[in-house]
Amino acid sequence: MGRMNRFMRNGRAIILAYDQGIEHGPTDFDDRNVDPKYVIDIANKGGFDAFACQKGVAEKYHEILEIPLLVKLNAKTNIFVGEPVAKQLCSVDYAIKLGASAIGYTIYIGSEHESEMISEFGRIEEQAHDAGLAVVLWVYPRGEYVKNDTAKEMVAYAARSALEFGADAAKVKYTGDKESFSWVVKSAGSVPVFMAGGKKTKDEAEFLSHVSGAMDAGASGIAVGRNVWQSDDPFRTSRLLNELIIERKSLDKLLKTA
Ligand code: FBP
Repeated sequence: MGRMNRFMRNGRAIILAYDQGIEHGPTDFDDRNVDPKYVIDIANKGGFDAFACQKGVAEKYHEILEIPLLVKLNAKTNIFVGEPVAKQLCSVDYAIKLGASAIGYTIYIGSEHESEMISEFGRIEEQAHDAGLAVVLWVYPRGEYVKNDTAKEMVAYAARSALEFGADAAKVKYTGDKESFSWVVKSAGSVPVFMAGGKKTKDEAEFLSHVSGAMDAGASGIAVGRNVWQSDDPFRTSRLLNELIIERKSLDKLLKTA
């Protein structure tokens, strides 16, 4: 766990992600959450352990952020439809100037361009570790040769890659059930595994059951965005996530009393 310790409560953490504006475009937003101040307020008051965003949002808004900052160092849009590649746009030094205590990087394993991201990440990871920053790897199997990016073996491959690439934490997609996700967590060795959220689910219970499954499988927390800041009541969602992840209340109990 090491460098991730500073973000952890009871050995677990909840990271609020807000880099979808570049990864998906403003299509993910509505009149409220299109404003970074709205989402940063949720991060500040909702019981989150870190706020993950791109360099530009960090530059313009870091002064109002009251929790640890995680700056993503690479990015891509989803307009281009070829083999995915996301290259560095922010340096480790600049992330430190912005006040980051952790950096994030995405590698699309399986992409025709994976080697470019792997070698870039290798350099970044060493610089970040020399500077004492934690390194969180968004590690997503993707590209023409990846048939099912949430299949057990694919996500486990991603988690294992995070360990072998030198990340301090792996952010991966949920496989859909606790049993398969246990293998994902085991595959990551001592690297804590964080579940990515995905599209907002139809109802809250469905999202919470994914979180609960991942936690029961040994995940160290979640790094999610849309299911929180697209919620009608983000503070209620945040409270439930804290109860589930940090306090480890059972899902049944939570749904009965929520
Ligand atoms: P969500 O919880 O909103 O899915 O955010 C998690 C995340 O990893 C973001 O950090 C990132 O912008 C996005 O998902 C990437 O999504 P995609 O799988 O479409 O590339």
